[in-house]
Amino acid sequence: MDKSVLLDWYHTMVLIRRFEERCDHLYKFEGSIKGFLHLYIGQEAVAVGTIAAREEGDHVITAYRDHGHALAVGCHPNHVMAELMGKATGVSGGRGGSMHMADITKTFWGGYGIVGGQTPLGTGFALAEKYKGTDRATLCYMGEGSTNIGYFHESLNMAGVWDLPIIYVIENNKYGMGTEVSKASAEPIMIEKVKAYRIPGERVDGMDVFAVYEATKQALARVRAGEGPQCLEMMTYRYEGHSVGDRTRYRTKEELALWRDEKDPIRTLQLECTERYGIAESEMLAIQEQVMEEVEESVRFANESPYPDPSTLYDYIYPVQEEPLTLD
Ligand SMILES: Cc1ncc(C[n+]2csc(CCOP(=O)(O)OP(=O)(O)O)c2C)c(N)n1
Ligand SMILES: [Mg+2]
Repeated sequence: MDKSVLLDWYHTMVLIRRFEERCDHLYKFEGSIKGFLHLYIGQEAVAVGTIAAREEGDHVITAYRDHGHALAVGCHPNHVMAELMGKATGVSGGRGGSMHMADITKTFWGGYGIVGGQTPLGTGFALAEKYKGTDRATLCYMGEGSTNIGYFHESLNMAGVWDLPIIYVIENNKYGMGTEVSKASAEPIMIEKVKAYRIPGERVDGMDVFAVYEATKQALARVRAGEGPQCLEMMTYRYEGHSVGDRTRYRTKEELALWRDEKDPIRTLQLECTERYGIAESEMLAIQEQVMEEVEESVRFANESPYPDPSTLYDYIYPVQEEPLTLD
């Protein structure tokens, strides 16, 4: 693995972590981020490792826990922060907020607030690419909780029947909003669940960016070889609550400590970089300092940006109906 690639992964993972820690503070103490805020802290290796493996033009679509994916596909932190504050300079023009980051120039189709809502849409991208005869794949991310939703099963069934070029990346962080996986899913092992649709699955250590990258590379190669849909079950953990305000009483401090203190994806990558690849600690410290500046710059940019002009309120939506609809 090239050193510059490792440092790039490290930079993006640290950026996601520091960016979201700052978001948490902005929400709780400065009041400049409002509404829902689902933090991705702890799961950084999944977005970074999978997106590093994709080729340009491969589609990315995910759920509401989407800031990490946005930063990993290369959305500028200034525009992600502005979106979080509802500003006109945000990636979605300030109209989407935390759950609806999107940048179609990067074939990043965004986050979705309806649990599992992105799964049929991602499956539709895969159908379109197959129909057009391209070799583009789709990375469709979701939480393990969303696999209990009806359209998950409809989507996987169709993908299975039509051999669609898609990878369902299930981020198994052990919990839905506050419910442990086995309390909500009769089959708690996701790669077992997808077997019903003859979709091959692999469980991956989602705290290890190398494992995530390798598994995704291989799954993408199988997709492009025409082997049809694949599933990667990323075993991961969110350190914060489901959304801000969740006091996480459904899990123990010991469990959190086990994941955070012993399996942290950033620390693991840092150790690999220094011990296996001989990268100087000073280089990693320089990246950390650079990230702090990027994050502060994003806050400054977002604070100084204007809100969308009220006259644009009805832009980008279906036109307001002047006359009542008739049924003739
Ligand atoms: C259709 C629908 N049902 C319920 C909700 C409320 N809800 C929001 S997140 C969530 C849990 C989803 O858990 P999971 O898919 O594991 O994702 P995670 O939050 O762990 O990333 C629920 C039930 C919703 N947004 N949409
Ligand atoms: Mg979950």
